[in-house]
Amino acid sequence: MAVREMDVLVVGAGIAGLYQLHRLRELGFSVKSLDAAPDVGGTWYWNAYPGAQVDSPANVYQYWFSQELLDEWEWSERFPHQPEIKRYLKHVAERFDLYRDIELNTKVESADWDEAEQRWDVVTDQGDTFKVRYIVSCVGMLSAPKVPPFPGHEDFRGEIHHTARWPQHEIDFSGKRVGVIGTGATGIQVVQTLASQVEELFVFQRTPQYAVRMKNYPVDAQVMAEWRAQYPTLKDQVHHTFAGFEWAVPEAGWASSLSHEERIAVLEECWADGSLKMFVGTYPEVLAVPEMNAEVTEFVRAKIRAQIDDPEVAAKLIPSDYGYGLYRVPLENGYFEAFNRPNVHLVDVKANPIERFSENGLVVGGEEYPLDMVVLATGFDAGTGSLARMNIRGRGGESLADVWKKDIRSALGLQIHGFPNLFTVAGPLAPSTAFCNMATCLQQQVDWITEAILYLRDHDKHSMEPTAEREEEWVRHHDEVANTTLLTSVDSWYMGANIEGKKRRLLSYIGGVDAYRDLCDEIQANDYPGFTLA
Ligand code: NA7
Repeated sequence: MAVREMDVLVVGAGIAGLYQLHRLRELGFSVKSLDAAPDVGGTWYWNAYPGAQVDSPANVYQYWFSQELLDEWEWSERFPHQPEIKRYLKHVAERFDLYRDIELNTKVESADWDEAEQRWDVVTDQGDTFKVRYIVSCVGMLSAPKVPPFPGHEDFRGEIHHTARWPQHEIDFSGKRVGVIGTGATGIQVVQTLASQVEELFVFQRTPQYAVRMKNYPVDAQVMAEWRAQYPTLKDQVHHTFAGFEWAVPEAGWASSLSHEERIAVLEECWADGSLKMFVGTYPEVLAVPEMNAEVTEFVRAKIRAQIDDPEVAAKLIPSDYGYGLYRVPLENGYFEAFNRPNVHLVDVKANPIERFSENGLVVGGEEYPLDMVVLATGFDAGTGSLARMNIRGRGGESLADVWKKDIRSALGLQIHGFPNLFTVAGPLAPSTAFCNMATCLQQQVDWITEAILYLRDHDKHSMEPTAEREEEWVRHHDEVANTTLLTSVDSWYMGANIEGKKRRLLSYIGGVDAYRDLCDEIQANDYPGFTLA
C-alpha cells in the first residue's frame, strides 16, 4: 500500500517499454516500469504458442541504441522464433541493468489525472499508488486478447488456450486431437507447426488469408558478419522507408507505367524475397487501385493454389471475396501444405458459425467435433484495447475508454487531447504493426517521447497536451490517407471491425514511416506547435 512519487511511469516491459525505461533513466529521470507478466518481453513473453515467430527479419527487428549489443548479439535465423526474441529482450534487461526498475506481476488498475498537482495517480493491483508527472504507455498494439464468447466454455473437459496467454511450459501434443480457431497470422503459425505433432488437427476457418511463403534461413557466422557490416547503414535506413524495413517502395505512378509482364516480374522478385516485402514493399497501387489489386490478387492466388493438392480444399483456403493485402498479410512456412496431410481437416465456420463448446469438443452446424484441446488464435482488441482497459481518466475525470467508444482519436498516435502528460507508444493512428516493421516504429516513438519529456524539463514546464485542433487535424489527415486506399472497405482488425461495437477507423497510420517521422521531427524542431505546454 505504498505511495511512491517519481517522474515517469512506463507501463509495459516489452520492446518499447525496456527501451523507454533505459532512455529516460540515462537522462536522469526517476522512472519505473510495470508489467503484468512475470517477466519482461511483452508480446514475446505472452505469445509462447507453438511456432510463434517474428515476421520481420532479425537484422531490422532489433535495438539500435547500443553498439555493444549489436556487436555481441548473435541471431540464429532470419526470422527468429519466440523463445529467441524473449531471450534477446531478457538479455537486454540484464545487460543494461533494467530489472532493478521493473516491477513484474503488476497491473495498472486505474490512472487519474490530478489537475491541481498536475500529475497522475496510478493505482496497481498490488495496492500501490504511483504519483507521477508522466505516464508512457508501452502496452503494445496487439496485446489485449480477444476471446469470443462461445457458450459452454466451462463444460469442455479438455484444455483451452488463447495463443496470447499461452502456458510457459512445454505441452506434449502427441496423440491429441486439437482444434484451432482462427486463421490469421497466429493461427497459421500454430497450424503449420502442430500439423505434424498432433494426431488430428481441426482448423476452424472463418476468413481465409492470402499468406505469403516465408523464406527463412539459419544465420551462420558468415551471414552474421554480413549483417553486422550492414548495421551502420541499416540503422538509419529503416527510418527513411515507407514501412520501416530496409527496402524502399517505388513512387506512386511508377507501376502504372509498366506493362502487365513487367509488373508480374516485380511481384516475382518480391515473392522471392520471402518476406513482407511482398505486402508493403511492392508498389503503392496494390492497396489503392482496384485493377492493380486484382492483378496481384490473381498472382498470389495462383501461388497458393499450386501448394494445395485437393481443389475443393484449395477453393476454401484461397480468399475469394476480398483483395490481396486488405487484411494483414501473414507469412507462412508450410501452412497450405499442411492441408495435404490426412490428419489435418478444414472446417468452414463462415456459413456455419461455431455454436458452442460441448463436454467433448466444439459444435458446428449441429455436428460435434471431439477434441482434447482448443487453441484460440482469435486475435486482439487492437490499438485501443489495452489502454481502454486501464481505467484512465484525464482532465475533468473523462474516461479514455468512453472517449474512444465515441470516436477513436489521437494526435499522431502519441498523445490524446484531454489527457495531459500521457504519452502512448504504438497508440492508435500512429504507424505501427499493421504497415510497419514494429521495431522501427517503437524506437522512433520512444525517441520522440523521450525528447518531449526532456524538452519539458529543460524548459521548466510540467505538462504537455495536444490541442483539440491539432488532434482534429491529425485525425482528418489520417482519414484522408486511409480513404485513398482499399483498406477501409473490409471488416478487418485494422478497421477495429473484429470487436463488436468498436468505432470503425483504420487503426494505424498508412502515410508511411518516413513521412510520419519527418512530421514528428518537424514538430520537435519547431517547439511543439499544436501542443499546449504549461
Ligand atoms: P487476427 O489476424 O485478428 O486473426 C484472428 C482469427 O480468429 C481470424 O481468422 C478470425 O476470423 C478468427 N476469429 C475470431 N473470432 C472468431 C469466431 N467467433 N469464430 C471463428 N473465428 C473467429 O489475429 P492474429 O493473432 O492471427 O494476428 C494478429 C496480428 O498479430 C497479425 O496481424 C500480426 O500483425 C501479428 P475473422 O477474420 O474475424 O473472420
